[in-house]
Amino acid sequence: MTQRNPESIVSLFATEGEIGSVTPYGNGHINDTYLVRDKAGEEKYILQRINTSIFRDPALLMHNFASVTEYLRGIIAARGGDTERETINLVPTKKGETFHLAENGDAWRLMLFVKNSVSYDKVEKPEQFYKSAVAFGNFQYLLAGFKADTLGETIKDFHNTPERYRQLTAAADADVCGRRAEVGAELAFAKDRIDFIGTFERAHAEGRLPLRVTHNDTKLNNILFDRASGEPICIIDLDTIMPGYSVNDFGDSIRFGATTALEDEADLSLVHFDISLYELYVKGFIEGAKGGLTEAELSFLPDAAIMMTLECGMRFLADYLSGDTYFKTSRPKQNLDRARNQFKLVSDMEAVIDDMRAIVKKYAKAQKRKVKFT
Ligand code: ADP
Ligand code: GN1
Ligand code: MG
Repeated sequence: MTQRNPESIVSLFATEGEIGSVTPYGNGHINDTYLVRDKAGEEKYILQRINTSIFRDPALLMHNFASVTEYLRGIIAARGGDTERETINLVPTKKGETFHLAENGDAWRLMLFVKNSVSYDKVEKPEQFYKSAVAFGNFQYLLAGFKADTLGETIKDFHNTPERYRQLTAAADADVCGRRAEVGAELAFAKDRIDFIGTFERAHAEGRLPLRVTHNDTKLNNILFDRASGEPICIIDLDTIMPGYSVNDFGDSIRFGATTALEDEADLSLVHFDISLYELYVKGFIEGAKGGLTEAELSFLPDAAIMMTLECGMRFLADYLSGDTYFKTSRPKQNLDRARNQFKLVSDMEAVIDDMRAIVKKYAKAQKRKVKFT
């Protein structure tokens, strides 16, 4: 018989001890996440149903996931770290597989719960954002030796911004929900930036922006912090690790973190780009990357903050036009609010781009690197 409910799915994995409860957990927009406790109420595992309408090839995804975490475990062990906390540990199924593929096509994985950990949807203390920057910069640095050609592309053209613009215009043309008339200003906002949108693809074609192994979803709630010390422990949400541009990992963190509001705040008077948080992140990311970024990459950091914010806004808008089928929503117009929120941040950043560049210059100089902006 097909096993569908989360409790019965857990029983297919090689768990230890008796399972107590399985309850929904976290604020991710994509997968269904559950916290698995034992009979004594202790947090033991995280169970996830991978969203297979988004991740079409769960076997490929889990191949990436397992090989990257194994590689990281080797590095963590070599430096005497805690391999059960500093990276994700998959719990195999009783058949020894990295995930369970149900008869209905659902793909499930089980991971050790990282003890005493917490993730944040908003920066609570500036120091925390700085630390997350060091952690994400360092994550990229650690993966620099990983063979990029062994990783499959889990979502094609994931951060190909011109392609995201094409998807937006296709969604507007199709207008399946009759929402296009409502978003004329937002569509024009994206169209006005059509030349900028191609910046990274052009730089890559000209050999100025290399492909590296990148995380591709570096928002603050994809880092687990230690509840007691406040230190970042573990980078999670590894579904989109694949070859990409390093600067986009920087930009995506700025998009989500260097702001005065949550990502779906509908009152735009509360949404402002916070350049002091940006500065802390620049400092941390450059330090964490330990000189691994080229001068061209350093020069693209400010543009990447705008690029990822604009791209994410376009993705939210396309999803709104398509009937909210991609990002989870909990209220009507949430994706439209998210899109407007992101576009507000884009405008704020554009207004201070020279300051954003001066900040990169300052921290690059601390590493004796020169940065030229073209
Ligand atoms: P999504 O792709 O839907 O964002 P995530 O993998 O980011 O899913 O997980 C959602 C949330 O679950 C995270 O923000 C985090 O709070 C929590 N989480 C995920 N994995 C673990 C883990 N191994 N230990 C503790 N908490 C976790
Ligand atoms: C999704 O899975 P989650 O919630 O960490 C999305 C990101 C977006 C983000 C916006 C696979 O991230 O690309 O930037 O929402 N992940 C995927 O909050 O599309
Ligand atoms: Mg997540």
